[in-house]
Amino acid sequence: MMKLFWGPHTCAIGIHVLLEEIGADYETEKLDVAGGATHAQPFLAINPKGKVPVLLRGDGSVLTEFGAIAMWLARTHPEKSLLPTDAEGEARTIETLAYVEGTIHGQGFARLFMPETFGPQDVVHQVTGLGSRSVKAQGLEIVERGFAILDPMLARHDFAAGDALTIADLALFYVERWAPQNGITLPINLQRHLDSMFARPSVHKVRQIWGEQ
Ligand SMILES: N[C@@H](CCC(=O)N[C@@H](CS)C(=O)NCC(=O)O)C(=O)O
Repeated sequence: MMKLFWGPHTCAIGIHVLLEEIGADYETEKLDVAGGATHAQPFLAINPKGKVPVLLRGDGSVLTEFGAIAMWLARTHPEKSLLPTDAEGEARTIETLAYVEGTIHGQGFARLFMPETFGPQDVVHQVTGLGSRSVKAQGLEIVERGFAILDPMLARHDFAAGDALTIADLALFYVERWAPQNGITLPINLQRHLDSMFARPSVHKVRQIWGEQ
């Protein structure tokens, strides 16, 4: 059976919802991420990167990185159509997923959550197009600019990559839900997308397990 390692408030929620969407048989292990559990044993032996999500698969192998886990789950459950098989659809799905992971999360929210890792804090930093900012202010601008770039995409369609749920929606979902938690107002189409994700039975179930409702 598969096992998902997750922590409260983390991006692992996207993978957890995906497991529900595909109807997988899985178990979970909750980690005190804020308390440093991902940087201590025994977890470090499982994922030396010190991050969740981690998927321990039925054959005992470990898969890390949100995008890789999401793609593997989608490809091993093709009947759920969570990753288009045509070249254009697949590329567009990964385009959004990569932007969420690499820029909105990796460059933006990471500066808000872990500003110390982007130090030194007592100097201002230059970001192309953003000028001089403190680390947290930079993070906020990167996030808001990222949301503004993605918002028009959701004006044309209900889902990130068209008219059906794909793994890009699960990536978008985890950063969208961080917005209100960090005083960020989502643009209108992303807010509608977040509301529709919150209405899904899979999300209800996962949020119950996570103790959020
Ligand atoms: N590139 C990784 C990033 C994962 C990541 O940043 N996970 C965060 C939670 S959202 C984490 O485990 N943080 C723990 C820490 O850095 O101490 C992925 O896509 O899976």
